[in-house]
Amino acid sequence: MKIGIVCYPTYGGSGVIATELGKALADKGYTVHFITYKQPFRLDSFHENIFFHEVNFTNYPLFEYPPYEIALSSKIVDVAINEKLDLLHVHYAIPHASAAYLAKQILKERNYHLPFITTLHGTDITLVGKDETFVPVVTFSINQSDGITSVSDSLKQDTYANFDIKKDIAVIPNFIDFTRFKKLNKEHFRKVIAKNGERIVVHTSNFRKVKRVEDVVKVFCQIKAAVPSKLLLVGDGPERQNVEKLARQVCNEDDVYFLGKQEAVEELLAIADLFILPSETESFGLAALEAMACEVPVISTNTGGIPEINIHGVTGFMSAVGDVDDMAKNAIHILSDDQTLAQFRANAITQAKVFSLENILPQYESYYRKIVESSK
Ligand code: GMT
Repeated sequence: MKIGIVCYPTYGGSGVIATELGKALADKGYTVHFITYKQPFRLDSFHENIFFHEVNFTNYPLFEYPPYEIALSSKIVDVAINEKLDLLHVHYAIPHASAAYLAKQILKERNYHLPFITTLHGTDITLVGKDETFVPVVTFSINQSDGITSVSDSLKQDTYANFDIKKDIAVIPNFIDFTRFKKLNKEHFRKVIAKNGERIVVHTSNFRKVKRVEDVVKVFCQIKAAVPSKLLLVGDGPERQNVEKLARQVCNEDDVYFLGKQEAVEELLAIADLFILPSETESFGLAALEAMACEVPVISTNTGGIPEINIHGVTGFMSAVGDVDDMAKNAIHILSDDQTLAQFRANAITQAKVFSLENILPQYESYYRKIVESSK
């Protein structure tokens, strides 16, 4: 099968999942064509079954807002015809689902049938997509998709609640590649950060408001008062300055490391004792799953799809959004005792295995076959 994949190529869970899915499909013999404005950042080596088509356009001074969606639709038309695509899979509804719909209509005029699947990832539904500016187009383009998948059951329910969706949404959870995400031996690195055997707490995100990174700092302050610890903050984004300011005010600056964007997150997770994800909303929480795959327990909020991966009292704990005292109390419980920590670590990896690539990839493959067959 020849599959086109449209995604955001920059840092972000939807782009990661789209790219890892494409790579896994290529390994199984599918031909995969990525169509996006930049090479996806995890698409870093040559593969005989993977092709990348860059969506580029020259901007015209008249355009205050470059018409990316039109350029993307045109590129999809071009790739579909020239590469004889059987299926298009777009990740993140805005604007990929409407671009796919437009391409499909253009192709129809040329007697070329291209079914498309839209995978909903989170803020395309819960935050951005819900904005009145987008609702009619998002609703229409989701309904026009030949197949719709959602990364969690919670996101599926949110989609039905927020939009007038007439079709079935299949839940295919995100997955983890254990050949990459596993506990590596980086003890030398641990010794550099935690010279006196302190615990290491990690948070990774794109530092947007929805991630509530300031809560990570607040929780960490309480942890540190009870258990000697260091905090690694990985990633970058609009809230970073505020978080830095807060950390300077309330923490000793030697205890908090701002590491910025990092490619090899697994190397940092290798030395982590605890992961904190205090998000306002989180359709899935891929970052938490990556931590669990590296045997790191998770302190999170109980929002969105997080309860579908983090098991309260088993792989970590969940608290209400903003309840930093409860998060700190639970974190201290895990970190105060080696045996408790070891048990949570073991439980975390056991649960992460439910979401292994081997378990999830076949779900995408059979969904692809179903959609191609039923849309003939
Ligand atoms: O967070 C976003 O706005 C974008 C999106 C992304 O591209 O990373 O994140 C969402 O998709 C991820 C992959 O499916 C999920 O793991 C994240 O939970 C989800 N983010 C939110 O729901 C806030």
